[in-house]
Amino acid sequence: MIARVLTIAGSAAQGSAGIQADLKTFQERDVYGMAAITAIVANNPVTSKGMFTNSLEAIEAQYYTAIKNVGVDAVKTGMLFTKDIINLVARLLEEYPPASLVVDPVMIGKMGSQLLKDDAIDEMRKRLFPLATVITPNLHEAERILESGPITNKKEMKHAARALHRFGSDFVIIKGGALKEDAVDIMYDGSGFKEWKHPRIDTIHTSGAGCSFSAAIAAELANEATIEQAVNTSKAYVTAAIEHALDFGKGIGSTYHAAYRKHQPR
Ligand code: PXL
Repeated sequence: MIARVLTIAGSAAQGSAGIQADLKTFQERDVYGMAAITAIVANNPVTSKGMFTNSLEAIEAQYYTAIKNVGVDAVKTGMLFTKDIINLVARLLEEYPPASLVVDPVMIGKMGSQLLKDDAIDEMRKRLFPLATVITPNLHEAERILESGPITNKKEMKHAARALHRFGSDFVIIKGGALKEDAVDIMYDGSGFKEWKHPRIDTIHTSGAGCSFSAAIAAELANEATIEQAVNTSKAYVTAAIEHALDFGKGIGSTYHAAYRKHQPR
């Protein structure tokens, strides 16, 4: 049977990030994708409002639909936005725990939208991280979660990964995409570290990179990869998506979700 993956995240109407990135990634990695939408992000030059939160009732209904009508092998969480949504999602995940849970603690979008309220970080740490197979913060998110100073090099990333592991996930991956030099990602499993390194790709068109990386990890884990295999594939997948990013001529463009399939050297 095909592996089944549910994303609980926000809709990014521009198509690069959020639920849209997750579903495109699930399709590319050949898993059956499902989505529970927490909020809608739709910033544009015409309407004054660009952020809409879904009701708890609607989020709960989507979760039970996925669980009861299909079943899930892995869950990924992205934009959860509020304390109340995090508490609800934690309760639902405790009721029907997936075999693998990837928590991407998204806080701020590439165009600057706030995707997690300041007063919700504590719920994320306390309620969600202990349920996670893996959490995937970037440098900025790791700093906010730990309330630490800037994380600027590998040594500080390792120190932060150790501290983040204490919140109770099995694995911690800190993404070094925002480092000055090579993009190094570091994983900590409670005893040792693994590193993934790639030379910096010179592009501003990286919207959706983080979402696609964590969605790919969820897909690989659902397909019974080990965490190391899952990250190997996901790093290659997202690197290709950045290398072949799409520029629509309107500011920050999108990672290209089909790039790994279309441009992968064989
Ligand atoms: O890239 C983070 C992200 C996640 N989720 C949603 C978003 C964004 C960025 O814009 O809109 C819904």
